[in-house]
Amino acid sequence: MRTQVVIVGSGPSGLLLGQLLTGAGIDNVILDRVGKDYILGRVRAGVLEQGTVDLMGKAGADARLASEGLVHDGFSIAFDGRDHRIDLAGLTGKHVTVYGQTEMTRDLMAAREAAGTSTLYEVEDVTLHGFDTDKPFVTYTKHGVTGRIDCDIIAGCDGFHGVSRRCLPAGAMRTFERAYPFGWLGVLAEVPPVSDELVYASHERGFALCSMRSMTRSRYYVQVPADEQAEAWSDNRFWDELRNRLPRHHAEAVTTGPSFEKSIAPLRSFVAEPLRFGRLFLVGDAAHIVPPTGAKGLNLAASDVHYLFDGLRDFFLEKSSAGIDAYSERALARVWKAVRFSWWMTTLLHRFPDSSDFERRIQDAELDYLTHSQAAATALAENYVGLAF
Ligand code: RFL
Ligand code: PHB
Repeated sequence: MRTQVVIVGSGPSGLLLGQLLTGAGIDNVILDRVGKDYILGRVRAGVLEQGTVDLMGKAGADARLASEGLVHDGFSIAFDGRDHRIDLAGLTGKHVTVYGQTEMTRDLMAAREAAGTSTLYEVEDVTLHGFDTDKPFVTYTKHGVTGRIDCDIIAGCDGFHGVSRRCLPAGAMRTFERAYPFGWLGVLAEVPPVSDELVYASHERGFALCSMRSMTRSRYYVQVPADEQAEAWSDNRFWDELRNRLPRHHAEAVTTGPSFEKSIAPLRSFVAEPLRFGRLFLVGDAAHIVPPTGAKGLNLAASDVHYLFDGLRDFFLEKSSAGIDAYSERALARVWKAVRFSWWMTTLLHRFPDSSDFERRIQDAELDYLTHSQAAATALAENYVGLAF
């Protein structure tokens, strides 16, 4: 088989890139190690920046997002028993859209199927070859049979545990990492959210987040130790802990119900540089991970796709390599700002097991500053709604 671009990974970055390429008449094939239902069973991000929403429109996959996405003009930071609203619209003139990553993925898959573009699910042993030449190819096995796809470009959109980053020669890449001594225990339940807007709570028992997928489906998180097991948390234990960490008016408004998803995500910051090796390009979680506190992971994947798509369109349609040559530098400049913001928001709102009294007072001072200075609140809001790309 031959195509122009092989995309490894059918997560949001692979699907979004595939749709944009198909729309521009550039042939592509997506390979994923798991099946469609498995991908659609993963519960992850929920907050989209306008740039991500715009890309969904450009990909022709935004009809449901436009009608079902919830526009949020602000969110709250809760501490010392009170809410402090960050007025995103007032401070920046922009908003965010609450729409689950699962739904975004479903819409992109439907658009891809409608366009008749090829996706190979449940393929094993995906291996990348010759990406340091101008004739790269990818091999895989499916049902015990080996396949080969020759191409011009390989896009590694296969997430943090994927094969693309790992197949690079030693010394070709530099990595930067920070692990946090806690994770987020997340619960999805068919109950109305506690508030119309998201609530990020900083409490001495630990961080908590009240989010949503719709006005009848809630997504809640509590900070837990890094080695915690989700099985140790009954629904009742979760609801009690959540309420303990919220100001009283929110705690009393929590509607509880059976959870239908409960899992723990570790928190980590990670960046691999550069994002390009010959004809191989790393995109999204394959190249970088941020802790979810700033809701940036999925949105960063989208901005990478934007830069790479621009470059590939020029490469295939204008015969210019200027865009793909600039990809790594352009994408990383935005990545690092989101890495900084996510690290900062995580550090501000979580309880660190080994923090000193000095560090606690600095957190208090920063929260106080943030909620009393328009300049500080604007800097937060500008990053939360998403820096331009
Ligand atoms: P994805 O979504 O991980 O998709 C990668 C795809 O590649 C496939 N794959 C392979 N395919 C072929 N061969 C191989 N060897 C392969 N190895 C892997 C996988 O099956 C998968 O389908 O990466 P992508 O597209 O870059 O998208 C990035 C986003 O998914 C990610 O940034 C966010 O979900 C991060 N994230 C969160 N972000 C937020 O903004 N808010 C959140 O609440 C939030 N929660 C999360 C998260 C990420 C999590 N992960 C990665 C474990 C919760 C979790 C649990
Ligand atoms: C979510 O709804 O899953 C969500 C929202 C905001 C975040 C992280 C996760 O910062």
